[in-house]
Amino acid sequence: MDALKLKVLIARRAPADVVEKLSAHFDVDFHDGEAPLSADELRARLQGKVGAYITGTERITAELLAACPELRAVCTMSVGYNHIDLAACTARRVLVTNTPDVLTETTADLGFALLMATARRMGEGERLLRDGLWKSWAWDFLAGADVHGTTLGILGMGRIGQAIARRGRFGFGMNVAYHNRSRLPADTEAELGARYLSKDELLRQADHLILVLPYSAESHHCIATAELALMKPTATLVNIARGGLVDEDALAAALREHRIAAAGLDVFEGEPRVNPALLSLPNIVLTPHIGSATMPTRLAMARLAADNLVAALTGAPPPTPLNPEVL
Ligand code: 8YV
Repeated sequence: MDALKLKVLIARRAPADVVEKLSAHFDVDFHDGEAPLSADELRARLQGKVGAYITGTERITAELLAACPELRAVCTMSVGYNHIDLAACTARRVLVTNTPDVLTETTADLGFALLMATARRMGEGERLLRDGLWKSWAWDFLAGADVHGTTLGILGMGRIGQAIARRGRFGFGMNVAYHNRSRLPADTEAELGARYLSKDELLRQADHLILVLPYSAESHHCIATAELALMKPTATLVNIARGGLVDEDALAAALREHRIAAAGLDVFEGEPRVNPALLSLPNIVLTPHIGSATMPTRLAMARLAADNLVAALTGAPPPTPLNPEVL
């Protein structure tokens, strides 16, 4: 405890060098438990704090901000920031930062891994083998879908979407199509070999559709019954962005009735709870939100979040601000 230092909260377990660095600058309250703080605990621990190092599990709402008037900076160790009311932060002149770029390639790797595991039925195969049910060979045994040379549909073409496009085009000779709120510049489209399509046309043409768009009120359940009905019965759907993009009951019904072939999900609407309707299906690969989970990338994210917090509270320009207008 140092009366001269600004008070900050580290709201989740963090790498030792990050805790050390923040402790050198600030009077740190460190929640190092495994479970996230509840909303009430978070509000209580934020009293008197000017800065917060958070992750995707801490929600920063307008109500919370009103209860923590001293807060000046919220630095999340995530690229997504749908857990933060950015407009409310800006209105209160609270700086918000995230961690873009450092996780782009790692997350694209996981997206591609999930796409391949889904298309090639690897989850089903592993479960069957572990259950002692691998008895023989048959011509159609676990026969899935090809990845190479097929049409890769990317919904949301930001940094991670473009990194997936490069893997598809240059690694697997895929025909890349995308839909995004704003179309890419012509030279970027040419470099990626990516065709811009309307959302409906993308759904119709994709052999493998991957969701990489930010979650918001507008994108909530952007894949539901009507959208799934446009997809090919042989298509696979992969979601590495946010669970709320997909109506999970509608997806479970489409998979059960083989209206699409398979799905790979790394994110879930109520995570860490998983919709039981999904758990019982064979034609789905499920991973527990591990898109950015490599040690080098998680360290880079944590260090960037800490650098943002130090800069924000010491008058230096933060590396990756989301609302620089409050500075
Ligand atoms: C994180 C993510 O694991 O960065 C994001 O937006 O979804 C993941 O990389 C998670 O949010 C931890 O903060």
